Amino acid sequence: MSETKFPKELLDKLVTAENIVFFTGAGISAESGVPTFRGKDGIWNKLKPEELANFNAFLRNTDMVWEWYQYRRKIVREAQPNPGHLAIAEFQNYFPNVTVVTQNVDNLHKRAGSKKIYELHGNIERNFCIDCKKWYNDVPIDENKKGAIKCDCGGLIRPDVVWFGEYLPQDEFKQSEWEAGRSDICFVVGTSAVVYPAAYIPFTALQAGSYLVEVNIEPTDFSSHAHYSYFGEAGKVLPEILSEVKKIKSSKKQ
Ligand code: BJW
Ligand code: ZN
Repeated sequence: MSETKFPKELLDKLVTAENIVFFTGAGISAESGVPTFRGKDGIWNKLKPEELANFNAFLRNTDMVWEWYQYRRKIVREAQPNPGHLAIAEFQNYFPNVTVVTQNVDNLHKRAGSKKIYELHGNIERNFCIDCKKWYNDVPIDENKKGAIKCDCGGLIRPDVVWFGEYLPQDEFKQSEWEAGRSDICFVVGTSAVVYPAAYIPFTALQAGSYLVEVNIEPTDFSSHAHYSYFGEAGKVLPEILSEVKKIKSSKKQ
């Protein structure tokens, strides 16, 4: 096989792996123009998470929090999946079981074609009434209409995302733990890995003997735990790994 920059251990794992998990965070969508939370271009350099991403903030500043989500919905709707999302979806053509466990709420993995996706922090396109629980999905964004919208019952409508102090969707979290626990390789992509319990997922994989590969533009809290960290943009690194996969799979056929 021709020379590659990837460690032999990773290439060997790619030959035999059946179960692959991608644990993703905001960084994978950065190249689609969706801002990250933390880091140098993170939105929370200006806006503090505790002021926005919790239920009390929503009750105190309903209009402001709602408008923040409408603003982010607009960005996400105009964004397109980037080569990183697309490479992850293409892994499905080469491995029998590819699972995306994402902390992102932006739908970009789905739009890229990934099939098995667990959204640990919800989805920005879904909303529900906090009183009668009626769903209000795909709400229009009218820039002339400021402020939150109300349910037919008069209740406040909130985005179906997980705020600080709230439980993650239990089924999705359990399924993610199960997939991490049987993974052969777990890629940890574009996440600062500081928000729990989501950040336990790669540790579950690690404890189960999975090979951990981090892809990030800079070192994170997780770097010292990864078997291999590749520092670069996800939209460049993941297609490079995919092209190694293609080489491996085509040489196996011959
Ligand atoms: C690139 C790149 C490129 C850039 N290529 N890379 C255990 C220990 C400590 C604390 C806790 C714990 N357990 C629970 C907690 C408390 C809390 C928590 O974790 N706090 C810590 C922050 C201290 N957790 C919770 O409250 C959770 N709930 C919970 O625990 O429930 C139990 C409970 C119930 C009742 C009472 C008490 C407890 C819920 C957490 C919910 C987080 N929600 C948010 C908002 C979602 C909605 C929304 O989108 O608005 O989720 S916060 C925000 O952070 C969002 C993200 O999904 C999450 C993670 O961020 P992520 O994805 O890692 O993004 P960034 O910006 O941090 O990092 C981007 C990375 O990309 C960087 O590393 C860049 O370098 C990199 N990058 N460009 C590759 N091109
Ligand atoms: Zn209602």
